[in-house]
Amino acid sequence: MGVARVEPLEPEAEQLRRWLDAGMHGQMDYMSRTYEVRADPSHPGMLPGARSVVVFVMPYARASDAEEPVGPEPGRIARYARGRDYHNVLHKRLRKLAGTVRARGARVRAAVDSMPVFERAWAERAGVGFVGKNCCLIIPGLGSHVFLGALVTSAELPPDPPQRRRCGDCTRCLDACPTGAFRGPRRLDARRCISYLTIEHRGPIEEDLRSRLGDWLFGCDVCQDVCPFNATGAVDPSLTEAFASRRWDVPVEALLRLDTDRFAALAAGSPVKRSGRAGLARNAALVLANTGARRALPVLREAAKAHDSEDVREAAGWAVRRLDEGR
Ligand code: B12
Ligand code: SF4
Ligand code: SF4
Repeated sequence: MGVARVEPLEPEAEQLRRWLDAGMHGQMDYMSRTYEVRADPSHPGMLPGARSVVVFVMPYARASDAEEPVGPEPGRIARYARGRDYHNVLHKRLRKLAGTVRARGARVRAAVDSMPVFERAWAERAGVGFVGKNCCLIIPGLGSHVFLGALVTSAELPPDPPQRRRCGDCTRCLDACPTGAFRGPRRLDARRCISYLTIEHRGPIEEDLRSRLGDWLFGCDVCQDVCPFNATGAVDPSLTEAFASRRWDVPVEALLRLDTDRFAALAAGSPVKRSGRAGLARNAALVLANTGARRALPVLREAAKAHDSEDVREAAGWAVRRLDEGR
């Protein structure tokens, strides 16, 4: 954890403004709607009189893909989403802490992505780590596979010093991104990011990006997995056990046949519910095509004709054509 004093958030807020103005947030309207609050935690929408932001990090597992279930076969789920939903786990803990702060007479609000708090900017200011060229908060010795949460409070707390950025000449993350989503260091065009496309984006995915999704069913880890700061030793398992990978006892094609109840049961308590039943089925169709899973042709043909979502019908039709052509 670390503490930052509430001060004007420049240049980060200006950078956020430019990012929004350029439309790089795609369909994430909540990012533009909440700009003023995100840029200033003492905004009436957050906590007037806010003096400090206390940032917490919680690591999640980063075993090698060979060591843990990675998702419904042959799809891959990003590491952060393989186990329980971090919003629930971290928020519960922060709410408890907030109670302690309140009992001492200060006002406080807890946020884990649940409120418009510019978490990475505050984490960097609070000296918890530094923001790498891949936009992620990196903690030397621990890496970037961490969740962030924050307490915004009226309490005046002693701030921690920021850390220096340590990417140096490295550009591994920028070079490795399968879709070329980085416009430069710390500048990500979310509209091209697999994480955005598979989780947040509704409707069809642009044709030229579909095959670049590879086997990513939900989220993407490439720009973090290539980062040398994530090659550091194992994290104490007792810190990450809350997010241990669960088993996905279904093949990817089964996602094309889920009704609402079965989707709700499969996604309960998991971050994957964010993409929605149709989003996950659309992604499944693309993964099946990209991995050459001809065994799934009958299920894909059925979905192309009869799925209740037009997006899924379209994606399944594309997958059938690709697999038929043997590409
Ligand atoms: C929107 C969002 C996304 C979007 C957009 C991501 C992005 N890079 O902006 C999408 C859906 C693509 C996404 C993907 C992911 N996300 Co996300 N996401 C968020 C959310 C809700 C807001 C982020 C945001 O404000 N973006 C706006 C842009 C402008 O912000 P930024 O790039 O971070 O801004 C930096 C630059 O502007 C830079 N900067 C400052 N001044 C200047 C000046 C110049 C000139 C330049 C060039 C840059 C610069 O510093 C800013 C602060 O870091 C946060 C939660 C939150 N409430 O903050 C989680 C959050 C950032 N996501 C998180 C995670 C885990 C992910 C994924 C790893 C998930 C996955 N495996 O699929 C990927 C990583 C993709 C990546 N490389 O960034 C974690 C990050 C943990 C960490 N270690 O950093 C967060 C904090 C959620 C959480 N509570 O844990 N995410
Ligand atoms: S998460 Fe994947 S697609 Fe998004 S920027 Fe990183 S490597 Fe590129
Ligand atoms: S891969 Fe290299 S450039 Fe990218 S965040 Fe890690 S150290 Fe920085």
